[in-house]
Amino acid sequence: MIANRGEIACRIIWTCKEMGIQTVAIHSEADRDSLHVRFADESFCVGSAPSAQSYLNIPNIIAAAEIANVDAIHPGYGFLAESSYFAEICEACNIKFIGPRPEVIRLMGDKVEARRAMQKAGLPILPGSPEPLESEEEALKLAREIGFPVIVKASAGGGGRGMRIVRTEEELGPALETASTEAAAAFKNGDVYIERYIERPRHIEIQVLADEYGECIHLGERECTIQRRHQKLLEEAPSPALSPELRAEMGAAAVKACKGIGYSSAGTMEFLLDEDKRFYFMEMNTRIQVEHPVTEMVTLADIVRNQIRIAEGEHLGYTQADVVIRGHSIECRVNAENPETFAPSPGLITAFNLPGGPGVRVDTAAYPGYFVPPFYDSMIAKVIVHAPTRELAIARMRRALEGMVVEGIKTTIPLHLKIMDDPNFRAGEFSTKFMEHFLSNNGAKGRFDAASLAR
Ligand code: MV4
Repeated sequence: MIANRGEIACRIIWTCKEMGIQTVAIHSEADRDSLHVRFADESFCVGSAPSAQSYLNIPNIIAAAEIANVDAIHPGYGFLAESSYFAEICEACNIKFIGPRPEVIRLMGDKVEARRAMQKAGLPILPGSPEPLESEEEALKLAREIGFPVIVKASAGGGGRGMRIVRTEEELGPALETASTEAAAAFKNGDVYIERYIERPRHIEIQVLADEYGECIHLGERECTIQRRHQKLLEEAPSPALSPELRAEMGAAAVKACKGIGYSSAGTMEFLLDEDKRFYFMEMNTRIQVEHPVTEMVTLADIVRNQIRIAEGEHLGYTQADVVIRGHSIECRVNAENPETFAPSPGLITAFNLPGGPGVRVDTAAYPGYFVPPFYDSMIAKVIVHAPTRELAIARMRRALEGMVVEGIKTTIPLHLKIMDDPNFRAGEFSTKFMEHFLSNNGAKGRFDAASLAR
């Protein structure tokens, strides 16, 4: 059973078909005409359009799984993918949850605990609080030791919610207050911690695969620095910032840490890389990620296949020496959004044509006549390219995006085309501040010409 929707549900079904595994889809009332429902061997409607009533509705999902008598549930990303509670329920119902053990999901979901566990496992972490902060006095004492600026983060957070940068002592009290209030509202847990703030970092993540017998390898890194409001816009592999030596060092550190926490399945260690190329553990994602295809392109690994094999109790069966990074891959997330304002643009896709040709992969659940519902994430397709070099991959991405037709809704394709032409992007020189600079340079009306907006 695939407990998800959209492109990732299709992506999982594609691999199941290649493995000869029968599939069961779940869907909401809004997703009756979705491609994942058509591709699966069986399907169940599990509730109304809002996610809380369907894709997050554990009783209905488990009821469908019991009726279909499924062996395993792949949760995809988002929704229940990092719910240790859901993983436990699956286990209690004798359904294999495709992912790490519930305790490991829970441990990594608590950012303070995860920091501690990873430090113990030998990963470099930023100087910061070893426990959730108890008082403003304690925070101030610690911040003075660390040195300003510091960042306040929610222990139950991740993905940037409940974060506050603090540059002076005066700002600390209010920052703790607002971060904690935000965290309590968003995660029902107001715990916060602080760590040293890195000004212009890169976001580099290492993909790992671990089996249930303690074997673990890494599949290199993904460069995920180009984000807006903590939403990734595009990702690439390898990172233009990493030397083979640094890749090996970060990879070995990630593998050691995975073994240290008893990790199994596919997982991702997120790191901040500072301007002096020092890396620090940030958080670990215990799910398949949106951007996994760039790793698949440069390694030829099928990460979903490996998740399923590992869940079946198979041995990993390869060693680090079997992993070779070949060429360069870029993924652009095509969202149903206004490319200038980022306002959602749901609606009917009246014309749809996908690019193809050498080195182009498109992961999507959209089709001509598909109605993009307003209830879910706005990502409608991932355009992924693979080429011998980064320069050729950028040229290939331009060509692929120019040949992609999506009519009836607005998409972020014109934005991606502009990024492909940006001198700093092309030079591989950027930090997490890239999009702020890019949008203030390109923000003036008219920079996205009418021809590109029509796409
Ligand atoms: C940081 C940081 C600088 N220093 N932590 C953003 C998402 C969340 N996972 C953590 N994030 C950051 N944590 C320290 N100590 C900068 C960010 C950050 C960021 C990180 C990766 C990609 C984009 C980002 C955009 C703004 C801030």
